[in-house]
Amino acid sequence: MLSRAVLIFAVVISLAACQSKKKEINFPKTDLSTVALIPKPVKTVATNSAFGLDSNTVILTTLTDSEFEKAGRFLAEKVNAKLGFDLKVNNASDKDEIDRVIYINQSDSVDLKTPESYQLYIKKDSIYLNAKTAAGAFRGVQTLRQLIPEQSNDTLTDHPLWLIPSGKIYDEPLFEYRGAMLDVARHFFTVDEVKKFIDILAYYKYNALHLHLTDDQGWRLEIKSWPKLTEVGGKTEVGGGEGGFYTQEDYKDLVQYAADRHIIIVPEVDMPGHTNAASVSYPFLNGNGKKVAPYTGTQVGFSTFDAQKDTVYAFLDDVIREISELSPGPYFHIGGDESHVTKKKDYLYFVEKVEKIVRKHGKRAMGWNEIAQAKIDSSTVAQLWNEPHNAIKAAEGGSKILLSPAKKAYLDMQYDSLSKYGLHWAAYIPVDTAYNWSPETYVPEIPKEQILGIEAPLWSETISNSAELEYLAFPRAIGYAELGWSQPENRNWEDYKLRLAQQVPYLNTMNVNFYPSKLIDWEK
Ligand code: TNX
Repeated sequence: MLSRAVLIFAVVISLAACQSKKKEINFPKTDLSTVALIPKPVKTVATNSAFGLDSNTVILTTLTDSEFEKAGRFLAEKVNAKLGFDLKVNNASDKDEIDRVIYINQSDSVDLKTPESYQLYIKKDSIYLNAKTAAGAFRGVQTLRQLIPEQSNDTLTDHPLWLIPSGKIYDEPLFEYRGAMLDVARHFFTVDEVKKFIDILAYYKYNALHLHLTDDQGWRLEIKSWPKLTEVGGKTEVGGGEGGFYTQEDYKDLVQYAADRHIIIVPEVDMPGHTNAASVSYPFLNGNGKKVAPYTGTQVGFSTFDAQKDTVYAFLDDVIREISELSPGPYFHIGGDESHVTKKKDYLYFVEKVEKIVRKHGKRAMGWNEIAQAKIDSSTVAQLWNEPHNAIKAAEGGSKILLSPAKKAYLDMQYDSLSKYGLHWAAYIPVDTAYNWSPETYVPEIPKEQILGIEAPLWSETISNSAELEYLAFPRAIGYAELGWSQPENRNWEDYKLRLAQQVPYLNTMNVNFYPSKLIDWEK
């Protein structure tokens, strides 16, 4: 290991010498400031030359943190897939003549203010990507991917060369949490379908995927100590389909896949309402006084756990413990929305008890804004989805707020009255409406410092596969990526819609069934 480190160090310091020997290429002018980056970086300075990416390019990384090397391998994998190369990472032995290098470097520069900050220095012969943490390096890698043009230029050399415009990019996120939510309870989505969604989210610098794992229509995660939750509760879904569930192994695989992209999974067990599937599996949980039966419709608010039974809390202790053990991320989402048949005093008692169980298992609780009616801890996050009064109360108590206003950020709202999928109880949300709002000032009573970030929920009453998911999520989720990452002064609909139009090659390569909104002049 040491000898490899020495070797790579030697390669890097001898680069300057190598560069003087190698054939000079006079790159044409390219302009870094006109590349269609989403989210828009904090600052871009163009120097009007280019780095020529070709199959001899060398990728090197800091070796003291294996996660940096992983970020390098992720870049190599994507470049190789896109351009048909076979680039390796930190494999300097067979390269005594390095023409061009991409170096992914751990730096403690004070200019890197957040864990996800990064700097890119792009010159003719080298690209330096600096970041304090591997998460920052990974975000910078996404920018680099977006900088690689679709077309190569082979008039300069005897082989194809992809010209990356030269200059500097300084970048960091506006909010620490940039998430999407997928409801896998109303309809089940397979591990592969969720992974595809994660891939696209990662490209736009998302760092959280909240999985709505349980609802009236289905329970989707295996709990070893309560097996009927999935044996019985996993077999139903909206419309009477076959349902499905993740084994704990499946779930670990998803968590790791997301972690490899510096995305956390936020698991949600929605309660005390939205619990019909759990009560069908174990009827003692039921608190609505009626006989429970499987439910495959789309009404809400008719189910509840019995908040007065100790056995319900013993059950929940097991469920929260098992899920917390599978979840390296800091959050556990307890739901808490639309508990219309839970008595108010029972609801408050329930939320306060369950929040404590979550903390006992080492997690921070998150819940839909209704939970702020209870006395919640200041470490608990309230997720705003409807009227702001509960979220304002939570913020006054010191809690952070996650913004998901249904009128602006619900991915399951239809674009317009002709939309094939989706609902419209909150609003129609065309692509411009989705983009044209400011999370930092959306609720004037909530100061920016108390906003954890934004999250775009995709409820699945009307969708059941990737194509339908993508129709609702894209392109709007690309806009939410920019709202969560980019500085307000860098966000502008007219400029954004031109950059969005240029995402077509990427979306087509990924086989994304995006909604081709007429508001955008899509690249052909
Ligand atoms: C409201 S938003 C719900 C969900 C539905 C969604 C449909 C929230 C916390 N609860 O149960 O799926 O509307 O848009």
